[in-house]
Amino acid sequence: MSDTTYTPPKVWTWEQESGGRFASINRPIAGATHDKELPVGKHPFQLYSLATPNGVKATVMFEELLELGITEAEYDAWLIDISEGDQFGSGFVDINPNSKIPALQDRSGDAPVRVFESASILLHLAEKFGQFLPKDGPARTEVMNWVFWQMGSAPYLGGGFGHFYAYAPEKFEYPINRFAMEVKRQLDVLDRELANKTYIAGEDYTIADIAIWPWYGQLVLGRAYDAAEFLDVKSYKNVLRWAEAIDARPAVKRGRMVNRAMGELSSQLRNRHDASDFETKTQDKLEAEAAQ
Ligand SMILES: N[C@@H](CCC(=O)N[C@@H](CS)C(=O)NCC(=O)O)C(=O)O
Repeated sequence: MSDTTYTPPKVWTWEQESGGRFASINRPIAGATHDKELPVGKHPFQLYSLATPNGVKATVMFEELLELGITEAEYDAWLIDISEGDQFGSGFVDINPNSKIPALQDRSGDAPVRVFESASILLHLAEKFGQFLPKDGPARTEVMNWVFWQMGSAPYLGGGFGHFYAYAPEKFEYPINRFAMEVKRQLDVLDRELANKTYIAGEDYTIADIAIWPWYGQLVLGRAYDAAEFLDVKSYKNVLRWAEAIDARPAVKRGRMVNRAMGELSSQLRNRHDASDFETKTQDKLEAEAAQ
């Protein structure tokens, strides 16, 4: 147990940056910090995002719909660099007052509709196109159980475990223990459920898998916080089997590339405006072209 103690003052005030990787973008107030219109492309859906796990949910969903041949789901995906504060621009705040990616504008109807919160985006698209979500009855309820489970659980993984294990300015034993315990409990929940089912809500791939995989699937695949060994992710065999199966889906491979601004240049399609962009507009190609 750490011997560092803190006596909270009577009233908390924002006096200094807390340190840690994302300290410079954290503020205790909402609202826009600067005027900036969002760009609008030619497709019915305009997505403003970044390929974090929450962002990947939206891009995988679009790519899955397109994979089914639903061309009405064509979308423009614009990179929002949260480390540069793009989420606090006035145009972004207009479509998501919570200043977090992903945010969507559905311009397919008479008037643009804003859709924020990744689960709301998944549900909006699932209902609009009648895919990846049973229409009614217990099967639909089970999918929604897991979508809400993901939304309630992932903040313990990202904001709790990930923050204290990977991003905090120092390693503190108390919060790392607290959140490692909770994340391992969550992985055990998934592992027990996936023992007898192909996907998390049954035999069909649904928005519940699309919501859960970018967080827990990628965690067991060793892609999050460099924590695979620490959390002994390989012991969750059913989660691993499920994660590998989803990882192999062509739409998931494409969805992971969209609005990605880190890693191999050939894996980054920072802005996506057309299906052909995966072949011609990845960052390695754009940089090679610019160097000529
Ligand atoms: N509950 C939200 C969470 C979204 C979220 O936390 N987005 C992060 C990136 S993964 C973000 O935009 N952070 C920027 C900030 O906090 O300023 C959702 O699922 O859409």
